[in-house]
Amino acid sequence: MITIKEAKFLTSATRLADCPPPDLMEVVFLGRSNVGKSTFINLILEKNLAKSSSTPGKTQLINFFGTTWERQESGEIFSIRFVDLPGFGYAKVSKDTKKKWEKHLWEFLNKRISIKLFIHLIDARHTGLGIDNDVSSMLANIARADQRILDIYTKFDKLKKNEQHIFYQKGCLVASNNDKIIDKRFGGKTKIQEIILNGVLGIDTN
Ligand SMILES: Nc1nc2c(ncn2[C@@H]2O[C@H](COP(=O)(O)OP(=O)(O)OP(=O)(O)O)[C@@H](O)[C@H]2O)c(=O)[nH]1
Ligand SMILES: [Mg+2]
Repeated sequence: MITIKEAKFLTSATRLADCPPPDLMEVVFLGRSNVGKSTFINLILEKNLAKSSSTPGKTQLINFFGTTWERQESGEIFSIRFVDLPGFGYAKVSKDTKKKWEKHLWEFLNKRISIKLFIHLIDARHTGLGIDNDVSSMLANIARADQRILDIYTKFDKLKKNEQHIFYQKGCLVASNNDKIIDKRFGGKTKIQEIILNGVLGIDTN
């Protein structure tokens, strides 16, 4: 069992050079624009910290959140930074702006040495999109031996029961901002927190 002892906004940056020193283990959340990255961060941290919106393109900066986790069983304390990123593929900006953002984003993902875990959020209703396949292969290319990649399917509440069943059968990690749904079959927020902490620490759970 895990308790989030503290979670607070730290700072924002537009590119790697503006980021805080890479002195703490970091988890980055990436995925298509509007997939639910900021909402998921708030769900995990049990606080409304990351700004979410029904309008795509809400997050336009690299946002850092400082968090402190306690593992109840052992009393161990961990300081972990969460990083909320702008979404990929946001259409309503000029081509040049989009290119510049994505260049900064990949430079950050590629060179930020403190990243321990990449969490790739994918809309459960739209799996197998080209843009998500590209993100997956880019991540597989850049990930070092001390870094993990985790795929989590969001907006699970929008699926029909039989569609949800397929995800459970495959053992996929799923999420919804309606926590009751993940709780029922999956172990809910508590289990995802456990998986994230183990991912950051490089501990294999299965
Ligand atoms: N039904 C449902 N809606 C969700 C879920 N997660 C997020 N949303 C909604 O989806 C919209 C986008 O959520 P955000 O968290 O802002 O998405 P984002 O990926 O951070 O978006 P950008 O910052 O624009 O890239 C909001 O209206 C959320 O309320 C979910 O699990 N279920
Ligand atoms: Mg966002």
